[in-house]
Amino acid sequence: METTLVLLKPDCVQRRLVGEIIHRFERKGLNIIAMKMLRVSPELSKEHYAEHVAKPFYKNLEEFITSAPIVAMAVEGLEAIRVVREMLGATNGLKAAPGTIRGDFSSSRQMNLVHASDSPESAARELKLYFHDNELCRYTPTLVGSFRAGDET
Ligand code: FUP
Repeated sequence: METTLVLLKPDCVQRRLVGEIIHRFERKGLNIIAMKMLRVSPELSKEHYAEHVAKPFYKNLEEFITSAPIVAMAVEGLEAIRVVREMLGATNGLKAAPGTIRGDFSSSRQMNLVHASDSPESAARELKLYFHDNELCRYTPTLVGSFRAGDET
C-alpha cells in the first residue's frame, strides 16, 4: 500500500471541478484517507515547490497557488503514487493524453488542476507539509473484495 499527496489546485476549485476529480479517484478504487481545504501561504508554497523556487516561472507559480483555496488529500492504494500520476497525465494540459485529468480538463502548463507526489520520497515529504500523522484516517473499505482479488496486495 502507498499513500500519496494530491492537491486540487486553485483552478480546480475556481472551476467547480473538485467533485468531478474526486469522483475519478473514488471510482478507480483509491481510498481518500484525509482531506482539507486551505489557503496555501507563500511560505508553504516555497516549501512545497522547493525544487522550483530559483526557477524563472516560480513567481507566477506562487501567485497562482496562493490565489484561492486548494483541497489537499491523502490518497491510499496499491501503487498509488504511480497510479495517481498516470491519472493526472503530463504536466502540460496541452500535451496530456485524452482520458487523463489534465488531458480532459486543462489546456495550460501552469493551470493543470491537480498536483500529485512523484516518488515515495516526495510523498513522505509532501504529506507532512499538509497533514499530521493523526489526521490520516486509514480504514478497510467494505467493498475491497469487489475491487480486487484477495491475493493482490
Ligand atoms: P508536476 O510534477 O507534473 O506537477 O510538474 P513539475 O514538478 O515539473 O512542475 C510543478 C508545477 O510548476 C506544475 F504544476 C506546473 C508548473 N510549471 C509552470 O508553471 N511553468 C513551467 O515552466 C514549468 C512548470
